[in-house]
Amino acid sequence: MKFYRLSFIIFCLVFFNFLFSKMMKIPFNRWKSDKISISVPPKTMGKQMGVVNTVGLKSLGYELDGDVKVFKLIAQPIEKYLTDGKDVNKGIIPEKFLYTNRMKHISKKVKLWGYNGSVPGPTIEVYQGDRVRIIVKNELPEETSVHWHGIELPNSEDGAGGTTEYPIKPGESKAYEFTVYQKGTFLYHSGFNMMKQDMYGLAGFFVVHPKKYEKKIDKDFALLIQEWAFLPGNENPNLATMDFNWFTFNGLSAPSIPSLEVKKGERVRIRFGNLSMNSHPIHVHGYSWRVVSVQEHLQKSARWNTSTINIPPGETRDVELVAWNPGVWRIHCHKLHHTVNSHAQIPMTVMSRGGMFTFLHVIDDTNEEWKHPSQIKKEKLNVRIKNKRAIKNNRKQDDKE
Ligand SMILES: [Cu+2]
Repeated sequence: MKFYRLSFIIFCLVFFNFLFSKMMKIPFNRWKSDKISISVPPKTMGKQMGVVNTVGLKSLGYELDGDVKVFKLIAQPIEKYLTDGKDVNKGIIPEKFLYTNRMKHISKKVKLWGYNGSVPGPTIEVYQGDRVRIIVKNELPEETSVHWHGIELPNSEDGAGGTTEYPIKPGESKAYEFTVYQKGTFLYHSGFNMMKQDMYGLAGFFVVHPKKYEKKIDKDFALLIQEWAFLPGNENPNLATMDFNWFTFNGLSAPSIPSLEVKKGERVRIRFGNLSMNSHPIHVHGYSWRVVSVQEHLQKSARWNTSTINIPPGETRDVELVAWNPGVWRIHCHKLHHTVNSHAQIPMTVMSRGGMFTFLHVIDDTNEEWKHPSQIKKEKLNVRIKNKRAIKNNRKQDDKE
């Protein structure tokens, strides 16, 4: 009897929810529309900037219409793995150090919303002063818009669906056009029904290069921070909670996040963007990196060195370092439950690597003896002093003779 009563209540809830959504013309909570066929993710089109390596993701190319750089974004449903459970960086860690006792990486396949076949979407790269047009096609089952986060532009181009525009209807497109006056690391994300759409994954980087950087950068990486709540066995993110249990860099959880590969001596920049609901203190081992940009480039006197940089929600930070220290160095969030998957692996014994966790892999071909940069500086200074003294002594002797 109890079972029937419960079934009846559940039926009523679902039925009236459906009826209510029809009456209010609110789309029933569909992940995908039956009426919209999903485009094949467009290839990185036209010309490529390709300066930034958004680890595991592509950059978006553009086509020129006169002086205007034209980009295309398709908002679409995407099925993907946060991790397939295989360790992509196994090869860089000595076999004898790998602790595998009782540990097992789990896999997680999910249903999200993204752009051009990926979550987050591809990175848009432009130069300061560029005129850009971004054509957004909506293949989602509900209205959407794209907001250009941090960019100073006319109100009409802000992409705040329901405030500065009527949001783009399913199946329709809209072009945003503006000139970029700032320089730095910016973001784009859905500007409509944000708590649902942003938390479904609709986000990406918008990088604006200055005409010329102060110093030549050898490797320029970008890592976008997102977090998700997935109940066990459920592929759809739970949007009505702050209890996040999956944490990603560029839509991937460890052990699936590729390492940042650099050579000893290279100048490295890492851009972090946070489109989650929490702050994430990202920590590096073996280095003290220099914070050079808080969305826009900092003046020299405002920069600082640290090994942990807290990235608040909706913000970006750029850090730079010279890769003097060879080895495999961890880069991870220092809220440590953000470095495991699903809060903990199952069975819960020793937890394996997960969440926001990757490596700075500094490859050394030189085989030089390990020395701290301050040591090298001191030694160089000593050599210079010695040489000066020797010259002085020689002169003295010449004078005597
Ligand atoms: Cu974190």
